[in-house]
Amino acid sequence: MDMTKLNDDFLWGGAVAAHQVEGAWNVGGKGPSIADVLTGGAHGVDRIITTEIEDKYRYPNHEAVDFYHTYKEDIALFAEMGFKCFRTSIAWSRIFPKGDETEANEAGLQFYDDLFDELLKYGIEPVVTLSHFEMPNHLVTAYGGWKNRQVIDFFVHYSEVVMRRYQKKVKYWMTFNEINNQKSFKAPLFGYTNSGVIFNDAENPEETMYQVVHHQLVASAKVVTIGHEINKDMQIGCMIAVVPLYPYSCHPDDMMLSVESMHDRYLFGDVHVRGEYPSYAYKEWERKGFNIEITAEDSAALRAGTVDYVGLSYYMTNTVRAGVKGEGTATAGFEGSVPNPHVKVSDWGWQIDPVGLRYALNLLHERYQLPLFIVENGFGAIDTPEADGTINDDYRIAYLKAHIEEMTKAVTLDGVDLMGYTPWGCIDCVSFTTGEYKKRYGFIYVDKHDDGSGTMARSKKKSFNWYKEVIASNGENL
Ligand code: BGP
Repeated sequence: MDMTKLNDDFLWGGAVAAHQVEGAWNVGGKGPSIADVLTGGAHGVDRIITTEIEDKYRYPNHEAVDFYHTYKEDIALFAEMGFKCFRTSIAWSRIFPKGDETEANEAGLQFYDDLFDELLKYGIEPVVTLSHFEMPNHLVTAYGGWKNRQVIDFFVHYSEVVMRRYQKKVKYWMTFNEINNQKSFKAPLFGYTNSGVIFNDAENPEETMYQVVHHQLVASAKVVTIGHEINKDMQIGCMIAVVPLYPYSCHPDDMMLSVESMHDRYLFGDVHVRGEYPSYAYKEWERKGFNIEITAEDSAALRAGTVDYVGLSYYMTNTVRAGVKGEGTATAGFEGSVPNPHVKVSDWGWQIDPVGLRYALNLLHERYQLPLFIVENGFGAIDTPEADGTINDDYRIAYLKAHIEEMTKAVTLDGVDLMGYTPWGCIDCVSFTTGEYKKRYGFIYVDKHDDGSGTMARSKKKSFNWYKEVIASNGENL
């Protein structure tokens, strides 16, 4: 093996999630999902959670970028860029509209059959997330979301149905997108979309969150076990948001705060990979008086269903400083978070730190000794088309180039075992945190705007041909 380069089978591609691209929210028998009751984006309405669909709000995910109807045209463009893989998710409520049915919705299953066939026609490997920030809304209103243990069985049933159906078409799977972001329970959007849980006043939200995520970890482990029984060649991974927390200084208290804060980031990956909770989790529960229900059967399931690889998203690092109240960004509003004076931030306050990617890959490689897969990375920005319609997104190229350089160092200099790289939002889509169209990531521009205007026409940005050359040269020509 030539250690000075990426492997020839490196999985270059792009990533999206069903609810952020598909639209067609009530087509083909699909039931409303949790993403369909999130307002935001268009008409300047904040992204807020509603439990029922109300007419007075606009719900951007209902239409998204209409990928449900345009996937053939879009996949042809991915193929033109030379994608080796494409990451998307299955919308659970296309398969089980309410979530608690026994029989699956055939039209939903057929849609993903057709989608995967279209990818395979071009030799593009589907990489599939089973749960990416959405679940049937009925499971929220009737069962209380993942707070309820019964949801484990519904999810396992759904996963078994789709893994059996697509076992010859899909080799790479992931269970829950950014499962660890729920630890940011102070940011209710992540907690809600991951788990459909709204905390009541009588409960400690942090304790509830641990119980909720425990149910998901058990469900994930059961799905890994079942997936391997269905087809032993399936590669089933977890997916964690990696936001390394740097110490603000070499002061020992800053160093220790960094270690303690990283526990929050690692906890869920530790269970996925090792099949048991780390010691610091038990200590935290004991200290805070939390009572998390973990049955003997749960523990056995966790031990049996450890993952094959670790999928990760990487957008930024954060920094922590002992003794200060958090003054971080939207995603980092925890005690002790402070701006890092050495890095710039995006228009949305996300720290731009390419070296942090190499650092993150090293942390995970050393901790888990499993193959890693960067399934999200990218630069959300406002793109302004020139008079002739071209989009010169040099800022996006610069961001991706710097990150690919650092990623390559992690492989060639540090020996990290890296499966692939799928930049987020390879085609423009609805932003998750803001519900906007204007926060764009794509190589492919979609003419759709927050005021509801736009033709949905697709066009290539400057980064399209740049990324095509990156893939063709296996990362050499940046
Ligand atoms: C991750 C999510 C994605 C995605 C991305 C970018 O947290 O997994 O769904 O949207 O972040 O975030 P945003 O769209 O808010 O810019």
